[in-house]
Amino acid sequence: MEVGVVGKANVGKSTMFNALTLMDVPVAPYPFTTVKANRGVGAVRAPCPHVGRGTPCQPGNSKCVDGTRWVPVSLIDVPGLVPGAHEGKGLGHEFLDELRGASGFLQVTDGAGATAPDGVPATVGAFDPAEEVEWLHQELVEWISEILSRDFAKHSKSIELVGGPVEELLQARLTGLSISPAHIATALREVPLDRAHPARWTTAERRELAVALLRISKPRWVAWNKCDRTTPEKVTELSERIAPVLSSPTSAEAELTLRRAARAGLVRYTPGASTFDIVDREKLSAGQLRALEEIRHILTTWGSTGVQGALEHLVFDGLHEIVVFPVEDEHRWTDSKDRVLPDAFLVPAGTPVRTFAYKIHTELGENFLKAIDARTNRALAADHPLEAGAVVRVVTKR
Ligand SMILES: Nc1nc2c(ncn2[C@@H]2O[C@H](COP(=O)(O)OP(=O)(O)O)[C@@H](O)[C@H]2O)c(=O)[nH]1
Ligand SMILES: [Mg+2]
Repeated sequence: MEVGVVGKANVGKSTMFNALTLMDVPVAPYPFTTVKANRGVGAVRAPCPHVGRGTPCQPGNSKCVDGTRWVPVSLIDVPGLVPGAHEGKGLGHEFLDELRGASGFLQVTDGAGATAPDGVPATVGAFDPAEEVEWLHQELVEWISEILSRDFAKHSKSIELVGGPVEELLQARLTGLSISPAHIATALREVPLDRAHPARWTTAERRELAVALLRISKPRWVAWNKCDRTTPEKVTELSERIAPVLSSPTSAEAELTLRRAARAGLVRYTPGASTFDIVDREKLSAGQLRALEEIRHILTTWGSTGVQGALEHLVFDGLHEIVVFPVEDEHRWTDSKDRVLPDAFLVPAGTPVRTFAYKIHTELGENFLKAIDARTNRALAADHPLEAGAVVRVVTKR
């Protein structure tokens, strides 16, 4: 699963991406500092099932810190999109294409309204951040409807001719966009269309389908970034204005500073926390101390920098993903190498256990006999929907 960090130029996308992945890519107050998409790995938190069992875990694909699992999530930071990106403006096509594989979007905005649509810095309040939200929505809709509409007449006529299902036509058109057959089925239920005659669908109807597909298949979470330059009251007002689109305040700069300071051993800070400790005041300059006091003020005002939380909101509340722990021994919760709770997987809530088995390994899915809920030792049928925090063993025929 991949999350796209999107938005216009200069709002703090790279800062947020760097904080979430603690990688170094160029950050500067100029539009289009990033000319290519950056890919990296961030993580979301889940309670580690080892807590309460008394046996420490030996994680492989994830990290366990004090009973919290950090489960990896791929992130992609695309350079600022500009109005008209879907028409190719500002390398729009290239950037949008980078987002094909994204399952959801973390939209970064300048919540203080101090950035022009083209990314040029302005004074606080000069622009309305809520407009960024609607504008990006329109760009994404146009992008999806264009992909959908490419050679639509030709393909729809041929499917009408052979009488094939319209789902097949759409699936083929939307290949590589991380849009599943289930997403397509849901969208088709929502939008009233003449299923037998896709060739007669109008541009407006195709756009309506694109709107539904986008909403269903690519959830978005809006980060009101640079919250350090605005007030909680103003952010609440913005959030209410863009509802039902979900949002929360962030200070990417504060988060990046804290993570870097923690890496350098200057502070003790866990991403997402509401506070931090200075390790040794003597080791810090007056400037560093002042910067950290400013960040402390941000944490007091907002509860946290909001960055870790924004990613988790998108993954858990927007994408409805859950964390599941596969094991090979349901009693000891180990894998074949005797490691306790080695892996943590992100899957959509309610994923049938057999689908999950396929995700671990194709052979596990193909030879699936049953699964065992290692918490209760109960057998689970192939279609049993997985729940958050499940520890499961897949039993195969051979
Ligand atoms: N005040 C403030 N500035 C920020 C914040 N996040 C990013 N910035 C600044 O905004 C400018 C643009 O950041 P960058 O990450 O390059 O934006 P991008 O073009 O969207 O990738 C830089 O000067 C950052 O330091 C924040 O949370 N608060
Ligand atoms: Mg950038």
